[in-house]
Amino acid sequence: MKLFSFWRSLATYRVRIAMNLKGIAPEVVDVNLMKGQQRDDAYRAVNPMMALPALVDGDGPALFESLAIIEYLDETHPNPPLLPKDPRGRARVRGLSQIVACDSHPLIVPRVREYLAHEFKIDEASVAKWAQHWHRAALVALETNLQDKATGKYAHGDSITMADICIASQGAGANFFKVDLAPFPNFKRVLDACNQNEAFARAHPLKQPGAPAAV
Ligand SMILES: N[C@@H](CCC(=O)N[C@@H](CS)C(=O)NCC(=O)O)C(=O)O
Repeated sequence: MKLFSFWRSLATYRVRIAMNLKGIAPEVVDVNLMKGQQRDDAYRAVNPMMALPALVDGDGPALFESLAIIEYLDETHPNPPLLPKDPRGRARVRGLSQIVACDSHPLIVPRVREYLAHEFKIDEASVAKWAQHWHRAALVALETNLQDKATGKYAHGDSITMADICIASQGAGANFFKVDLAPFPNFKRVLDACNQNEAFARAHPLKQPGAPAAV
């Protein structure tokens, strides 16, 4: 498999965690988001959305959107499973995941921050405030959802699911955008449990080639 990736990409971080958990070691192709390489013709041909990640398995075509890729990996490599067996549990895990990957993260990606800055002349501090606002909105929803009795050591019971993968990416994003996690103790507890897992630790953005020691 070939994974199109960049150290800082939170969506790719999600896929890297899933691949580590399932023992899949892909060839990694670097697409530098800070140089705008996601908009180059070569990558646009892989993913017309010009966003990371993309995954090519065998002859392709490329798969795109982190949650779709994770579910594909879960179906093709069922162990360990990343979704519960029961429909209600699967819906909860998908819902928690989508708060991160569909409601919060898309509002803070480079193309949105760059559009705010270039098109509306919003200064750097205000763009940061925008990103923090949408981060916190998701954290409030996640924290409330994690108070449910379905939460265990991890977001859903005591086994790692796709929701934990998304929580890890939200936690890394909070670090990037300087969002204090103290008001979100359930989120922080699950995040800490995830970060102790080797598959998560190895996938962390700051552990990837080209990453700085800290942000
Ligand atoms: N919903 C997509 C998000 C993809 C996405 O926006 N990825 C970011 C990096 S985390 C990206 O490549 N952004 C490029 C840009 O905004 O120009 C997913 O979960 O895969």
